[in-house]
Amino acid sequence: MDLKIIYFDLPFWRAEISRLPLFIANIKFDDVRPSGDDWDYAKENGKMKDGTIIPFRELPVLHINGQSIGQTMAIARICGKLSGMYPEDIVEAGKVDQIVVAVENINALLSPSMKESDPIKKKAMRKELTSNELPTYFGYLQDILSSNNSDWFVGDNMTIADLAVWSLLGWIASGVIDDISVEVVQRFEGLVKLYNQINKNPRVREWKIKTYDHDKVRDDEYSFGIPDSI
Ligand SMILES: N[C@@H](CCC(=O)N[C@@H](CS)C(=O)NCC(=O)O)C(=O)O
Repeated sequence: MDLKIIYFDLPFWRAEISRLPLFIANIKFDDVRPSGDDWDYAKENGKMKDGTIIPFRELPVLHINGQSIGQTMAIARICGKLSGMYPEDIVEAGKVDQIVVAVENINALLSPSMKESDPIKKKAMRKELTSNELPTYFGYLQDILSSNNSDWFVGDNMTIADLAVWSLLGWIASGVIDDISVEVVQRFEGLVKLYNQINKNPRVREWKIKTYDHDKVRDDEYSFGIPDSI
């Protein structure tokens, strides 16, 4: 099978929920990370310079057997199915989807403050996020996680739902978003446990060493953003 995932050179959840399952399952794929120039061309023309169609002029895009698929969720379902990390059962699949869509919603909550240029307004928005919106959502996620009697959101094995939350938490806790720090995640012990458990997975570790900013993946700890000791 000819597989290519196109996304920017970042470990962002939109790409990681598809890249990682393929990597974990040892499925070969082309990990394409366009440069700024390449992306400008694709944005303008709706396709990469090699002709690969970018259907919504946004990334990620999955190129599979000569066809392009856009939209994070659609791509993640395909890569999850290929890797055995997306359930066959429709109810279980729905449970996975609801978590990934919740991650998408949390991402959307963060977006307006990223576009805000007034530093005072931005700070106020981030305060609201830290004190209300994010903890509310994290509380819902933690309740769903703890209602499943296993270490995972759905069933007895890691799925793309767990990876989506792991990747989002790592991003939030890494400190790259001004005025939103690791503390907003720390009090949700179940989520931190899930995060650390995925971080310790040898294949995840290998992926991080291979593709993440090496300053953040130190040999003496597994954590990326959230210290293991919490
Ligand atoms: N609805 C899309 C949203 C994708 C999206 O927002 N992609 C951003 C990067 S995270 C993007 O391509 N930004 C560059 C641009 O629009 O020029 C999805 O689910 O994949």
